[in-house]
This record gives sequence, structure tokens and C-alpha cells, in this order.
Amino acid sequence: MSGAEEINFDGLVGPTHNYAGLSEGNLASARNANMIARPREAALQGLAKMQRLRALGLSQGVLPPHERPNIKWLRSLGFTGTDGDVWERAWRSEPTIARAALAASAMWAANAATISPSADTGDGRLHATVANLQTMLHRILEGEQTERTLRRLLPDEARFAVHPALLPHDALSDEGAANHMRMSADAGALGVEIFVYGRKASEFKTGFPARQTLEACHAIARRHTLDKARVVFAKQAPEAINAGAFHNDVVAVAHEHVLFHHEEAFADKAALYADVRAKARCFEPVFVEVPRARVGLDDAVTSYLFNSQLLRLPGASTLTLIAPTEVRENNKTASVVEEMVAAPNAAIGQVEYVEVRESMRNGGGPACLRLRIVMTPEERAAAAQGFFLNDTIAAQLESWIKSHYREELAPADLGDPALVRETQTALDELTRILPLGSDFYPFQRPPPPPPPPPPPPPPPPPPPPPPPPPPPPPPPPPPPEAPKKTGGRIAATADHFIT
Ligand code: SUG
Repeated sequence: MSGAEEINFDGLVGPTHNYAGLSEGNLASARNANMIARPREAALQGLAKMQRLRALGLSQGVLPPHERPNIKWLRSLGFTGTDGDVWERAWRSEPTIARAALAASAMWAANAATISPSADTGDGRLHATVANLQTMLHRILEGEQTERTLRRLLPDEARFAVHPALLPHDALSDEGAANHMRMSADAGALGVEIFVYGRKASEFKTGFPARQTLEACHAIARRHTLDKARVVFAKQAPEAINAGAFHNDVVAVAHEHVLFHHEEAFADKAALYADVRAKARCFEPVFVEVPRARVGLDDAVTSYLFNSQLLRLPGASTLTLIAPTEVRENNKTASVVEEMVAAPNAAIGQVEYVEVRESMRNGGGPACLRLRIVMTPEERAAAAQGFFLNDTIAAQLESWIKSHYREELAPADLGDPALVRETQTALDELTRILPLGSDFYPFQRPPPPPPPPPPPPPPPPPPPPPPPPPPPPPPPPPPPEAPKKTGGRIAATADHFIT
């Protein structure tokens, strides 16, 4: 064993957490549009989940929120004035753009990037490709800042390869780890990486958006120098997408040798099973399927049963499901889980419920909130240590949230220009709790210098000299003289030769 460990890095919920109904095909986002949000509670719920995993004996990391409202982007769209003016003007004149600029969606770290552990890669480095999130306007804005975060976290280029997002185009649509799973004997062993796509670039689109293309999956597998013999590409069932499974992680989750999924998650389940079995080395895959007769896609989507974290607690002989409390509140999912963990030889033998209701109301369950990064002990030592949660950082984050986050954000509060100063003050302080530095957020960086002033105009040319006086008129020609006869020739006169 390499001693490698899978570490969950959770996105910290940002101070502008709100419900704007921005994500077509994400039923919770649509259903809860314009509800009053509770940013402080949302962030504390997320932090409590991280702390619970630490208490269970797991390592836990944390990723910072992005600057919202995104003033830099709004300026690029022509809004001017102070940051507060920019926000007020954008909110008044372009509500759709403004709402995208305000979304706290970077909290769903499963969409930050796709990660391939060094055990799987040809060059022995840990690879990360930032997701382009190009399907949704509010999410396409995340890539640049996410790349900055990952480069701070994984600075050593000899060990880590952080790739920028793929070109944000419909043909290369990529949503990160939410559409990627990995199975292996243990974290550090050679794994099978499973890329799950919703459509091919050439496919005609119908129904809810399929946010991941096969071409994006291919590109990531190539960039990450993965061995074709260990990679599986599987298609999401269109029925699942149309029932609200906008990412694969709404209907499936894998860890070690276990894949837990809904019967209707994949377009061709048999092919997926066969492919994984053929490519697995040193482990026998176990597929734990929940039949639709027990839980329909509708209950799977509202409860987020499969958007649970699946992990192994230290020393445990079976896996544990970290499920949202909504699973316990739904009779069908609650009884399926109860039976599953009680079964003899259960692969998933424990369940823990966590409360992340504020995030759930925007379609983000426990698994959406975290990015899994498998690290060897050497990689962990080479990563920036301040991103790993410990008691001190957790306590600092808790009091930071309590002193900076609003209790409530109602739709009518969102245009308030004071929100800009408030969030910038909070994030500036965060850069001293996490190892982000004083130039991490756009508002911390000096604006680009104004263009140099144009060179002074050349001195006016000297006035032209007065025109020379006209030449004196030529003297009048002398009166012609009568030609003299000179022996047959005519003598030349002054001006003419006459021959
Ligand atoms: O992209 N919701 C996110 C939820 C992402 C969940 N992530 C995973 N499944 N991994 C999305 O749809 C809603 C924002 C709003 O409506 O205000 C939102 O962006």
C-alpha cells in the first residue's frame, strides 16, 4: 500500500448564497427560486459537515468562495463607477446578468475540476483539469478563480499538473468530478476511471441540458495521461437527465470497489459493468443497484440518495454512506438504506445523516459540496498545508462566518450596493485565514494602469514666410527695328533665329 488517502476538499459557502433559479434541469433550483436564503446557516451547515468527517477520523480540506458579485466581469460588460455603483447599475439595468454575477455556486466543489490520482497517470503526477461549466452562464464564470485556487493548493509542478479549463464551447462541455468516478482496490492502487457523459458533441439536443460531452471526457483522459486500458466511458440515461439528474452524481457514486447507483442512471448498464470488470486490476467490482420499483427517479432526485459521500472510515470493514437528512425523511429511500446497511455481507454497512438543507435547496447535496483528491503522503506534504482543516482553522472560519455573513438574503436585498463592500471585507479577511495571499481576489489586485496619456501635440509649425515680392515686370521690349538686308541672309534679331 502507498499510504495514499482520499481527501475531501469542501467548497465554503459564500456570503451571497441565494436562490435565483438559474439552473435549467436542476429541479430544486427551479422550485426554490426567489426563496429567502440563509447564507450564515448555509455556511455553518457546510462547515459542520466538514467537522463531522474530521470527527469520524478523515482528513478534510477546504476551498474558498469566489468574489461575488463578480465586479470584474460586470466592468468588462461596460458598467463603470465605484464597485458599489457597478453593482447597483447592473442590478437595475441587467437583472439576468446581475443574478449570474451574484451566484455562490463555486461552493459545489464537485464541479471545480476532474482529478486523476498519480497512481493512474502515465507521468506519475496528480492531474487536475478545471471544469469549464459552460452550460450555465453563472457557472462559466468560475473557471479562472478555481484555477487560481488549485494552483495555490497544488503548487509543485513536478508532482501536480493543474490544467486550465477546456475551451468553453458546447462541444467540450465539462462539469468536472460530478461526471467522473473512480474504482480501485484502495485509494493508492491503480484505478479504473469512469467518465460519464450526457451527449456527443454532434448529438441533437432535446429535453433538459446534458452538461457533459464525450469529447470533453476524451480530452481530459488524454491530458491526464491515462491508460486506455483503465478508462471507461459511459453514457447517462437521457431519462435520468430529464427526470432532474443534471449530473451523474445525482444518481451514482463510487468508492474503492463499490459503485452505488440507481437502476436507470446509465444508458447501457450491462456494458458499463462488463467494461469495469474487464479493466479492474486487483479488485472485484461490486455494483449496488437500487431498483426503480423501490425508489423511482423522482424520489432519487428529491432525496439525493445517491448524492451521498461514500467512504471508508479508518479501520472499518465496510463503507459508510454520508447521506443528506432528506433521505431519512423520505419513506422509500429511508427503508432502502436501512435494509442495505443491515444486509449480511453488506458492502455499504453504515449510514450517517448530515444536514445541508440550504445547499440542497439549490440542488447541491453532500457529494456536490466536495472535491475528492487522492494524495500520497509525499503529495500531501507538497500541497499548501493551510487548506487542510484543523481545529484552529475551523474555529477561525466559524467566527469569520458569524461575524460577516447575513442571516437572511431575500430577493429584495440582493441589489443593495452595501453587499459589495460587505463581501469584499469578508473575503479580504479570509485570505489571512486560508493561505491565499493578498492578491487572490480581483478586488485585491490594483486595477490595470490607465493607458499612458497621448504624447503632447507637436508645436504648431512656424508661419510660412511671406511670399517673395513678385519679380519686377520685365522692361518693355524695345520697339522692333526694321530688318537690315545682309547679302541674302536675314540678320538675327535679339530673340529669334530665323534660318
Ligand atoms: O450547477 N445549482 C448547481 C448545483 C450543482 C450541484 N453539483 C453537483 N451535482 N455536483 C448547478 O445546477 C443553482 C443556483 C441558483 O439557482 O441560484 C445552481 O447553480
